[in-house]
Amino acid sequence: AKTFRWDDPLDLSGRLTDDERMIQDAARSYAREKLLPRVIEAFRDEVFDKSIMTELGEMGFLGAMLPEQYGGSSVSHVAYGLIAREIEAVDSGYRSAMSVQSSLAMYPIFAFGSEEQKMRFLPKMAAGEVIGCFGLTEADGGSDPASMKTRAVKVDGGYRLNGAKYWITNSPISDLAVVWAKLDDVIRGFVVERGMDGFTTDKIGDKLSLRASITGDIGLNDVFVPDANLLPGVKGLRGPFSCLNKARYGIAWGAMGAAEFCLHATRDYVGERMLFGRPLSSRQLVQKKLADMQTEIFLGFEGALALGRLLDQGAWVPEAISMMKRNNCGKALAIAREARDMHGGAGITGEMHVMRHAMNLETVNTYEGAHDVHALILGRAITGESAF
Ligand code: TGC
Ligand code: FAD
Repeated sequence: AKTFRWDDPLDLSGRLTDDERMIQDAARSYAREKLLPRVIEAFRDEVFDKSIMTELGEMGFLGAMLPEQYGGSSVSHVAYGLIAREIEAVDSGYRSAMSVQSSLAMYPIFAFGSEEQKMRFLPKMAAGEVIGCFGLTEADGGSDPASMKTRAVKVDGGYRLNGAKYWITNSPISDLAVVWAKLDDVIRGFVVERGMDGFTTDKIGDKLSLRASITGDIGLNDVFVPDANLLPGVKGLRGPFSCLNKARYGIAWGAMGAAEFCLHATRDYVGERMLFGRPLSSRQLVQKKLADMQTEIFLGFEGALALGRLLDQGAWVPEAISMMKRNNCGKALAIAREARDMHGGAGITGEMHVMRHAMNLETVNTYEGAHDVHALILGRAITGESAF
């Protein structure tokens, strides 16, 4: 007879392909051996080690879904999600670095770029030698990107860009930025490269969340961008939103990876912690909390897996991505907070990791569409009424 596996109750691993399992194992080994040992210090000191990008590149984790000629390996959406799960189990900031590069910087060049642009940028980005960032959000209202003020004007041989972006993952260490700006009131994508006059990227300091990820702004002061750097293949908000679809999907896996780490850490902790003469794990209240965590985590993974298979078949819709991004981030945040509580005072230390996860997940619940914004996307689909 089969036995119940508390750490894989619905046999998720049994429904992956051999390739997907192999990729997940590689991601897990890399994350646990190479990322976990440096994360406490990176978070404490608020530093992002750039060599992580070349390591991720060597592992084949950047732009992994893209075809071989652009440096990818045509992996499935499910495999991409599994990479996010394993990396975010260590830190949401490291998963951020991976997802921004893959889904927000490489994907728009792949989907909307010319052949020349793809060959010029993608292989080096896949290797982690060229770091990209994604500039959509502006200081005045991230949830409403249609209101952006950044402008492009056509000039001889190219475009002049003016404006500013805020809250941009990796901008201070980026070699290029995919910037979304209005050209004659139509949103277009531009590849702005380091060294272009008037392009600046200042670090945003004093974050209490995602401290192992570097965040900055983007300044565009009369920046000349040549014709060759306009993404020809898309106009309107569909451009940036198409990238967000991929990234939000990955986050649905990643956030649950962080929650899964918290479940394992908490199970270990309560098994050892002796109070009133017995291990904490022998208490009903504690067991109920573990059961709730486990249930939400594996339902969350089921949803992410179902969505990944739909994406692989091309049979998906954006609202389904909103549902899984919203649910899994909200649930992961609640689980990480509960895990912190169950560790008692020890839970506030870096060594235990759970409070760092909770602090990180505050951002993950907000970026890529805030929790309530995704509720409104779903509400619009359910009722036909836009409540934004
Ligand atoms: P709306 O009228 O709904 O749509 C405007 C146009 O866009 C199209 N569209 C989509 N296309 C593809 N995929 C999607 N998911 C799409 N959603 C909308 C739509 O068809 C329409 O096209 P057209 O041709 O008819 O014009 O637009 P709205 O202005 O009413 O938007 C509403 C709202 C609130 C849903 C939207 O603005 C939104 O999602 N806001 C949240 C913003 C957001 O997610 N920002 C993320 C910034 S990037 C980031 O956070 C990176 S962190 C990364 C990390 O570190 O990991
Ligand atoms: P606001 O839009 O001001 O929202 C504030 C609150 O109002 C939220 O709770 C929201 O749910 C709620 N709200 C909004 N609209 C409504 C409404 N109509 N009805 C009811 N409630 C509403 N952006 C990028 O472009 N690229 C990046 O790489 C990037 N990286 C980021 C990294 C970090 C660490 C952070 C914190 C953010 C990053 N972002 C990035 C920006 C992120 O996408 C925005 O923070 C997010 O979209 C929310 O926008 P906002 O912060 O302006 O909040």
